[in-house]
Amino acid sequence: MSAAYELARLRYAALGVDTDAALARLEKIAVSLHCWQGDDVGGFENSGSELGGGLAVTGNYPGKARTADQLRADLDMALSLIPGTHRLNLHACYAEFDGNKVDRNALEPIHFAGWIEWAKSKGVGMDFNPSYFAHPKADDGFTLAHRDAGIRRFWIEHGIACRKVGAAIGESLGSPCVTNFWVPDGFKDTPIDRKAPRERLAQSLDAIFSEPLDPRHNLDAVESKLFGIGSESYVVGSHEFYMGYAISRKKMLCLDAGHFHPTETIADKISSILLWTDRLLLHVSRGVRWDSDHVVVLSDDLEAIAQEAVRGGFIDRIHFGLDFFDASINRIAAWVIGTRSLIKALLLALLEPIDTLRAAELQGDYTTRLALLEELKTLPFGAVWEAYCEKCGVPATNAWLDEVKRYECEVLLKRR
Ligand code: RNT
Ligand code: ZN
Repeated sequence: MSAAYELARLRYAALGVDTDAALARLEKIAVSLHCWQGDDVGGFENSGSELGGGLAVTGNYPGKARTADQLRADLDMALSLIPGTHRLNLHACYAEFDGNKVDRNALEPIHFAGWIEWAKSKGVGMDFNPSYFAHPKADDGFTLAHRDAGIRRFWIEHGIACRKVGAAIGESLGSPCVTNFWVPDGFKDTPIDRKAPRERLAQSLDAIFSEPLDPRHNLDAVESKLFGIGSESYVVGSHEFYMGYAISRKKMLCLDAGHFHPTETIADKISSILLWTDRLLLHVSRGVRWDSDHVVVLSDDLEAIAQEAVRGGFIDRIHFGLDFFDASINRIAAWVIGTRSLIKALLLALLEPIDTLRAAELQGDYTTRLALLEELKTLPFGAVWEAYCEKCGVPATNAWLDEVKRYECEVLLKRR
């Protein structure tokens, strides 16, 4: 270990914090990397529909992945620059058909065999998402809450198919797959009837979840949203809708950091929700004005999320997923920056003298609480982070960027 780490270790030890123990805990936290940063949420179906669903990716940085093999190669590159062992979060529209294309309601585990194989070879777990967008039957912005029963039926079948894919993934990788449901359904302008679409969504979800699946293989999650592009006035699956749904149906709730009022943050919600549900899925993201999916950076918001996860003792009950997409910068760098930032935030949280802070608060000594929190900000965190990267065999500093630039020249710029 470096001299810088030795010094940092002593500084933290003086506050009662064991840096070695923090690193050992950090190594066990898996972050689920979203496949869709690698190709602008494109997928490989060529359904003929625009992305839609309020999802918009801006920028045209060269070199995006155009095939599953390219996307996997890019993920390999990103994972080699991120400390720890992580997971892959795959969307259904990344199915591989090998010439025998089926529609979304007929997807089967075999269509994801390439991904499962890849995950197995890397020793990583996988999570899964049905895709309720970029499809002719989603072109008017409604899916599971659609007024047309036939369209609802199609999307219910998609959900049922995806849970089976999730269970197959979880079973073959020996790690439960979180299958997360997000639907775009909503109105651009003020609706007359806010109730009926919610009743229809609840019914559709109940139909999808009617078959119990082994939680060792598949865990269902549901994701809320306040508004999207084209659904500014009303989103059927609001926070209140899904919180009620998740609690009453014993599902996992998914909180996406970008899916609330622009000044509202999700950190404070974690301890409330985990009083009533077993588990929580986070879509770690960064909202900027109307966009909910900027690349994650080490912001106060992100630190607060990590602090709540650690302070509450929730690490084993929270599934950390990432959800952002930026096509204006190198896409692999975006993955690396966002994931490394989340891991940094978790490490910062693991390095807090939590017992001391809690004791101060319990004694009503808010002076010590505030003073200590401020002092922590100038401790030699960087040395501990670098030690962690070294321990995991990944570049500790911006050296990772050199690797990405080299890959850009040698691989990305030669595509197409
Ligand atoms: C959309 C949701 C959802 C998607 C992905 C692609 O607002 O956040 O999670 O970003 O499923
Ligand atoms: Zn999300």
